[in-house]
Amino acid sequence: MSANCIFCKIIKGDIPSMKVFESDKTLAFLDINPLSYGHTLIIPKHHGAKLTDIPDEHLTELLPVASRIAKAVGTENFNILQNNGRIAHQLVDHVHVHMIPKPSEEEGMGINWPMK
Ligand code: IU
Repeated sequence: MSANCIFCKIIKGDIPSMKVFESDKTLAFLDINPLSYGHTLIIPKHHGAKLTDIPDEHLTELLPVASRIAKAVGTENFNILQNNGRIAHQLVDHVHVHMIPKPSEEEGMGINWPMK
């Protein structure tokens, strides 16, 4: 945990969030400024600014959770994005994976929360 990190405060519950998944090492919550309906951030609870700061064992759930979110959203169309460093457009210095649904018209916008 880092005292001044906004995502660590979200993990602790000091700042509210719309959680969609939580385990002992991972949290997923809805982005406050979504690029699409269901835009979710998946973060390791272990604090580190960049991917290269995080021990491997704290990274193992990030993509599996993104996959489960895609299934819950009900879309096969989505972007996974993970920014590191200001030049690469990282704004929040706690590692996060963006899961950005891009559902087709046929898939629609139905989200099947809670995730199964
Ligand atoms: P970036 O990869 O660091 O550029 O993305 C940061 C994201 O964190 C961005 O999409 C914000 O909308 C999002 N976010 C959030 O969901 N909750 C917050 O309290 C803050 C940022 I600060």
